Amino acid sequence: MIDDLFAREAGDVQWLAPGVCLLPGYLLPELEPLLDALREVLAAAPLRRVNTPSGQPLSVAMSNCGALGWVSTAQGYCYVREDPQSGQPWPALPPLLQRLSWQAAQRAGFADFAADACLINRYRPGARMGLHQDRDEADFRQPIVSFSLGLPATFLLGGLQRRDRVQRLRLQHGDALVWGGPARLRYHGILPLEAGEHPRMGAQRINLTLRRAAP
Ligand code: MD3
Ligand code: FE
Repeated sequence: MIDDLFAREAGDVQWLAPGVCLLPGYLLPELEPLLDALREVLAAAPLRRVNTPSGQPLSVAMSNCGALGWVSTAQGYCYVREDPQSGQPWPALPPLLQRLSWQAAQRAGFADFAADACLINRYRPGARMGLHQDRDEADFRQPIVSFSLGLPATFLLGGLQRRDRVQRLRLQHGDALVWGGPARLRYHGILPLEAGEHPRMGAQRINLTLRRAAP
């Protein structure tokens, strides 16, 4: 326990691959204020199931905060300023999320990361995310910062081509991951979430991805 705390305070940073940086337990010291902020966001923009452009329902429920939010429409995927469900702007990015994402990026060597979009993904047991690339953002030189909360998940890290070999990696409650540089366009996904009950979060995993969507 003391060792864990020490590792966190020392700012434990693990490079998993070029451009892929894991900060184990990064969120834990500020978990409660983070969950408070998340609760407020989700009260204003509730999680909802969305369909892919081809009409298939995604197993993950989604919402957003920040100036821009990622949506899936019949026309394709894009970032928009308003929540299509309410017609209102997305809830503002909580200052805590702005700071935590900037600081995580900084530790991974990306200076001046200023997120303008935060996609919130909620996985119930059985929910998954197929192998994909994130390419709806304007500038691929900007990293993506991901925060994991709740049940553990098996993350799939592929290569720059869909056919490339896939590595597996376990993401735990409180972990932060920073993806940038040579890893920014790697294929990735999440295996179906295993059933379980997380002591703080219940039977779910929540992932926040903080992005710079606009140039
Ligand atoms: C690697 N989310 O929202 S986060 C997504 O756990 C997404 O919900 C997953 O993939 C989740 O698009 C994985 C980790 C992540 C996010 C962005 C990446 C890994 C990435 C961009 C490039 C390479
Ligand atoms: Fe992704």
